[in-house]
Amino acid sequence: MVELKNLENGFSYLEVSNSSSSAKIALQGAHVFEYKRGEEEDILWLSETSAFELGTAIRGGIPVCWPAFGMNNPDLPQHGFSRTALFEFVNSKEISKDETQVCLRLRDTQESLKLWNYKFELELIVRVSDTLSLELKTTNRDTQEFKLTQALHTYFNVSDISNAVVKGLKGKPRLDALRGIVFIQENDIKFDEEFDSVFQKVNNEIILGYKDRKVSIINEGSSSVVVWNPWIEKGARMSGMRAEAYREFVCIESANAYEDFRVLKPNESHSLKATIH
Ligand code: TA6
Repeated sequence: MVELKNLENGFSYLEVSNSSSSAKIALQGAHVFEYKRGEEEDILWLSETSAFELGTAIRGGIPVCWPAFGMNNPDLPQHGFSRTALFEFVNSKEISKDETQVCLRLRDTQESLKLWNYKFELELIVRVSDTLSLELKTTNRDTQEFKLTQALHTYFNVSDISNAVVKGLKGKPRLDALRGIVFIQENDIKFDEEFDSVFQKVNNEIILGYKDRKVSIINEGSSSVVVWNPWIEKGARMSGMRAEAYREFVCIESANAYEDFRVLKPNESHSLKATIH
């Protein structure tokens, strides 16, 4: 079942529920901010103090960073403009009693053309079941080709950062954004300081382990993965979250970032897909 819910301040979201799972997806940013599977602990992390208001990105869940990752396009805001853009709810489909599909879409507007002078169509297709899958599909509707970087910037709940281990990135080239150096990652990733790195040549499953939980992330249309935790000092400066909340999450982002950028010719499409289980 899919219901459209409206907060008093005009902030709208879709509530998806079926026999296996449930999810909440804001129309602003096509932002999945909740995903629950049966009685299990949330896989996604959402800040208790996040704003839910037009013009402010939700802190947590799965922000859609588009048409730029980070500052990969210095002419655009950090992570592009899709996070605070109003998507339209196109349709929903009950695939089965325990799987629901929802499609949201964004097209160029006078405002977007001032920021990024290309006509486009951006669709997020979300499938909610005992697996959460997202397909972010970009179509070039312009007469010029354009360069695209992007990410599904997923915040994963880890209960406490001291428990978290990220597997699947050993042997990959790592750009450490904090130190500005590139080297080969030699072991699984644990966290004891600020961590902000982009891994390239990633075409395999990533596993996030914490406590007795194991979360699988499989990407398609992507060969870069971003791993981020702000740690203490940056965590205290982040908007929309309590200072100590850095301990509760790790971001593992399915991306086309840095050298994994894509160029779309007129009428070409590219899909970035993430399957989370
Ligand atoms: O993906 C990691 C990152 O680029 C970090 O450097 C940090 O800025 C994070 O994204 C959050 O960015 P935001 O714009 O949501 O505050």
